[in-house]
Amino acid sequence: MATTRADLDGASGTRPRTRAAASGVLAVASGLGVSHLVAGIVGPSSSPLVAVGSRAVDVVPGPLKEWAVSVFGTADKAVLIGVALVVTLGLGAVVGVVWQRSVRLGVVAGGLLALVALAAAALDPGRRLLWWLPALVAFGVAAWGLTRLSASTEVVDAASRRRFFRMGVGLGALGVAGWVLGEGVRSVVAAVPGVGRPRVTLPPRSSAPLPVGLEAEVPGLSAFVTPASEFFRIDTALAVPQVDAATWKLSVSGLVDRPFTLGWDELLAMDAIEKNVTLACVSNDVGGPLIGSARWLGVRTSELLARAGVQAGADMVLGRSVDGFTVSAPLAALLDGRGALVAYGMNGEALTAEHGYPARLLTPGLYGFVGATKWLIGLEVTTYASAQAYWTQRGWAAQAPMKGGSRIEVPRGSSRVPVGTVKVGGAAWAPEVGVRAVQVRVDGGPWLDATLGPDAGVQFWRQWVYMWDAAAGEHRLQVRVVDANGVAQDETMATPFPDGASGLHTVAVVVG
Ligand SMILES: Nc1nc2c(c(=O)[nH]1)N[C@H]1C(S)=C(S)[C@@H](COP(=O)(O)O)O[C@H]1N2
Ligand SMILES: [Mo]
Repeated sequence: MATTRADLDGASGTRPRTRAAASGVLAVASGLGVSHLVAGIVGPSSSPLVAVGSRAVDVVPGPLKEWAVSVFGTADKAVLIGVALVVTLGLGAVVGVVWQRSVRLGVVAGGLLALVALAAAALDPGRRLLWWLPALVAFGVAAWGLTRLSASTEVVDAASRRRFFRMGVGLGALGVAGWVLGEGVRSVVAAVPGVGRPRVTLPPRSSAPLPVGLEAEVPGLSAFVTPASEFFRIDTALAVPQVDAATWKLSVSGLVDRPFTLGWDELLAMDAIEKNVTLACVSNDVGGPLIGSARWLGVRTSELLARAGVQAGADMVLGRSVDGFTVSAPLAALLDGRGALVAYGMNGEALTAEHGYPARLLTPGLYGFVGATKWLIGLEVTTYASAQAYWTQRGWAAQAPMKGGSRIEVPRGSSRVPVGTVKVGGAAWAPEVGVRAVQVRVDGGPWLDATLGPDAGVQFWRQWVYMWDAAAGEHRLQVRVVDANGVAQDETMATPFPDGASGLHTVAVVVG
């Protein structure tokens, strides 16, 4: 008696359909993994999941984005990739089922998925020469996997089941291995000077090295100067834009008499200055980690703007990135003596890709979202009345000076410390004005002066330490900064939206 498909379905439930769906999922997983590895070499932003995720970020409405950032924090990118993965694997299941009905239709369905990835890579502003390759590789590998797997979904016997199982596990492993290797390759390539990271010789500098911080004396204190590798990273870019300095251009345009563009060599040939600046993200909560301090090297924005000849009536400069992101810096802040820069050096080295290579805007005293465009390509002189920056369009402030603040880094909240002298320490900042004092109070008592660490200028944070004579029991530690004008830190509690958090950092510890 001949066995029909209907008999099989009847005899073994929906197994062929389930197998077909599983085949699609596994084949697509292997395609995604292998293509991610290829993208690690030819350009990370062309990896199908990354490209599709990036385009999704471009079109997702602001409130949804803010919700994601507030819920997932700096894990928002991983979450987005995870969602894109689940959706794509789900579509892979559909492709698998279609493929089982008709290989030709299956190829069309899979081809549609590949086309979406191809379009997403094509629309990437930082796309490189072989941007189309990963999507094609994903399609090829997935089609090959489906061909192999579908052979064993036709007949359901013990041998074919084993073959299917082995092949499926192999494809799944290929996907995972490709992804992991791709991540590894990406970070290795990114760090190699002359390959993923350009070999850059910065102009010679004259400033003395920065003083040694307190971190050697106070275990657990964050470094006085934040290394680039530990500097917080905040941006909307799912894949770090890879900009070629050789073809990079900065345009100075808008309400100016003599608009001009400038190349990398010309920028490096201009007079450069170094500025010690603490940069914070507006999303940094009281006591939070989204703040870092570095020595920046670059050309004064005032010099570039003077060369362009700013016209009367302008009050804002839109700093535009290669990825479309914009900030709205007050014109005055880019012209006054604070030392706003088109920066290309950080702690004695060229900027890393993560922090804006080849050049970024850096405005001391402003939160990053209004003053620190990474991968900068344009300074457009305009007005607050006629233009809005990226986050302002999403409800955040148009102007946002960095608020003074302070945090306790040691001891950590909810930790236990021994009775006796305990080193309480952290960092404090009073942008534009500078720090006069840092004060600590225990259990709501009087404010007591802490000892300040070295001074690297008014725009740079100060480390502080307080020798606390700790008695047994539960205690509450608080800190505040007093600026050089004698003004104490704002104690009003405010959440980051729309122009930065305020309030006292409070840490509870158990002594004994
Ligand atoms: N191109 C681009 N530049 C950007 C951003 C961005 O999303 N895209 N984010 C800004 C924000 S919100 C901050 S806080 C700083 C962070 O700079 P960092 O990542 O070098 O620490 O970059 C600013 N520059
Ligand atoms: Mo930010």
